[in-house]
Amino acid sequence: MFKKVLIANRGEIAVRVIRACRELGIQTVAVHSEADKESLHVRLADKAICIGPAPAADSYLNIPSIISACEITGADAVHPGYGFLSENEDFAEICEAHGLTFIGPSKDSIARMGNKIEAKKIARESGCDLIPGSPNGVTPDDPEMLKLARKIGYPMIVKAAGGGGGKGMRIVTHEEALSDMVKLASNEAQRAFGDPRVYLEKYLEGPRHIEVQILADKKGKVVALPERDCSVQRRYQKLIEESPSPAVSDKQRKRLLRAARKIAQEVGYVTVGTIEFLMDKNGAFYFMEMNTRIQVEHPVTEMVTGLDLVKWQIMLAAGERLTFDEDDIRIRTHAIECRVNAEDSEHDFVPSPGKVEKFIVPGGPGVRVDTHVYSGYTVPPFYDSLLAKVIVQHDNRDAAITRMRRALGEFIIEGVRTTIPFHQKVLEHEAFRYGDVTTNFIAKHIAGTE
Ligand code: MV4
Repeated sequence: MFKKVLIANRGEIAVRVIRACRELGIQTVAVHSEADKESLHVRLADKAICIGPAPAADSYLNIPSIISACEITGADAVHPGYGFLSENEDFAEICEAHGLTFIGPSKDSIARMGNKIEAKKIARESGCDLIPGSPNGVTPDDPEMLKLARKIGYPMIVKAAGGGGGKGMRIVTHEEALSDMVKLASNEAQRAFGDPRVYLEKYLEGPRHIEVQILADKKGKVVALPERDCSVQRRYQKLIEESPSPAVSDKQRKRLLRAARKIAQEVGYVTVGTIEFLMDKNGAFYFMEMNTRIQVEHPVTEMVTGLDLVKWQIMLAAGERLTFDEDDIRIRTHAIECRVNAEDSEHDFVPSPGKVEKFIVPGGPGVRVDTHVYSGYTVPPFYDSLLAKVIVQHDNRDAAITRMRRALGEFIIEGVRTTIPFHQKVLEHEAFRYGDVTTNFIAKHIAGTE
């Protein structure tokens, strides 16, 4: 097992990783920017090192600084968290070249899955259904594209090969707009990801976002866990996640988990990852992309399965083997997570950084709060706006919703605006309570937020 892990991240996930390390008897090194001196992860780690100025490009994305911090402190592994360098194949390679274990998949898995066109090919080879679309990238003035687009049909969606998570996407409703939309998407993709390649897909109306967490050891064993439903999103930012999905039957779950497992096996994946699917009204599901990191919403799966996914991620990176099978996993409870952001959900979700004068977290049975915030903490304006994740569990979905409303009602946050009013609105909505949540839920039901 590792002796000392450096956490190349900040915020609640850095805190989460430190907790897992401590329970495994591993020493921890926090890195932080000049803006994060007072963050909780800095206090909780055994050692902390400042790696640069506030902008992420100068600190949390600064690979030489992070490698130096590892060498100075004698760390033997690096946990990248999510975001920042977590899906950067160069970083994974550089860590390994410096004798540091990157706690994640191989650089090869990151690279192959990071290209969404390549990822779809891998999914197809492993027998998974794909949304009808272009098998390769398209360019704006290619005459073949028009032919292909006619075959796919409208509405259509243009997505970035180097993207994911919705950035650089464009919906095309008719042929006349196609060339322009491909150009726009391609320019945006170049700017955001340094890769102008885009591809086409048939646009599914009102799908659900269903994802499957997988764990994989270095001996080739893969276990897929019960799905998460992340259909409540705003501008491609997930806001509420739950497990199991109210829209997935036991029979569908078997098929989903099998598909996810086969895709992970196909790439020779190790540690933890997530396969994302879109599910249509008829319950058909299609591979969308794979995330090669631990995700924000991993705690809902921890609550449902009783597994500690971050501990497993670390143990699997250290070469330990999976000691349980998919059949050993029972769905023990219903879990829901709400992301509490420092954003004013009543005014178009504008960021609301600043000093958190008072911060009193909810508790009681079945409530977990993952956060790096405390009373008196100042939310810097430089990074994402996640303040806390409230995760609840209860015997069934209705009871879990009631419990979440109770927990959010207890949460006292003064000094910054938050997304709690948005969550309360969704949770009390009849359509949500009924489990009827798709892509257009927020636009359709939660007025004034789109
Ligand atoms: C789609 C889609 C419809 N058809 N692809 C949103 C985030 C990004 N990961 C992919 N997304 C979508 N891709 C096709 N071919 C609709 C969405 C989508 C969405 C999906 C699930 C839940 C909420 C959503 C909100 C907007 C768009």
